Amino acid sequence: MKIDIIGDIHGCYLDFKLLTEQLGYDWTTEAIPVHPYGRRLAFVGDLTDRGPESLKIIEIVWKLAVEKGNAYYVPGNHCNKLYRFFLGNKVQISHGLETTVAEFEALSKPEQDLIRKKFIELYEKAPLYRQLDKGKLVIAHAGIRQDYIGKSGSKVKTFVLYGDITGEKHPDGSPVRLDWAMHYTGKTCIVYGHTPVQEVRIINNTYNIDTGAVFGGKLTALRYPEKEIVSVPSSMPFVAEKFREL
Ligand SMILES: [Mn+2]
Repeated sequence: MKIDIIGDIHGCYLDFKLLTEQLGYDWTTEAIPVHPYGRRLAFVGDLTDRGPESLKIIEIVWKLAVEKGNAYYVPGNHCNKLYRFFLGNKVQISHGLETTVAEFEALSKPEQDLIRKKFIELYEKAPLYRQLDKGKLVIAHAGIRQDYIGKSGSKVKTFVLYGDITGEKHPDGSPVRLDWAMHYTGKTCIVYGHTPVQEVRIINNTYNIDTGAVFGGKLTALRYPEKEIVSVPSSMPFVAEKFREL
């Protein structure tokens, strides 16, 4: 199984297209990325919000993962919030969701119904995290604790969507996050995103591939099983304070 796992896209369509072209995918025949040797794409979630073309990313990932069934998608915290918005739940239209909602509201009613339906389908069909390559690889948005692999439930869900949060907050209001990857000792390779870092963070067989495309960093793919990193520079303005050491 040969796959290319893509970090948080957050509506950065141009960067996504460029990255997949770099990875050898062809867009000319179907207007979606198709690999000539059948490699598959995998997405660690956070497809939308903050970036310029969130709905286009939904459309493409829906086509790949649902319609064609040859890509893997796991949801991120931004996906979870958009899902709740689309269900009609009361959610705060902030932290980047406002850009996706603005794109959505600019559509006609039938177009809105269609994209809502597609995203709900994509989200509901997705597992919280995905075990691949006979369990040798796991993709999960914010990573996963070793003892949670193979399990489900609300604790696992919170972990894979938000990371190792304690419930406490820093003085600036941001959640206190623990460094689960630092203590990870498993044999399963874990590929995740969620926390923007300037360079891919590789530690104890875990790979944080969220290189902050939407904050002007890079959009990154990890080729598996080669474990080769391919990145393209972001087309967005650089926002230094969004990148964490962790
Ligand atoms: Mn993200």
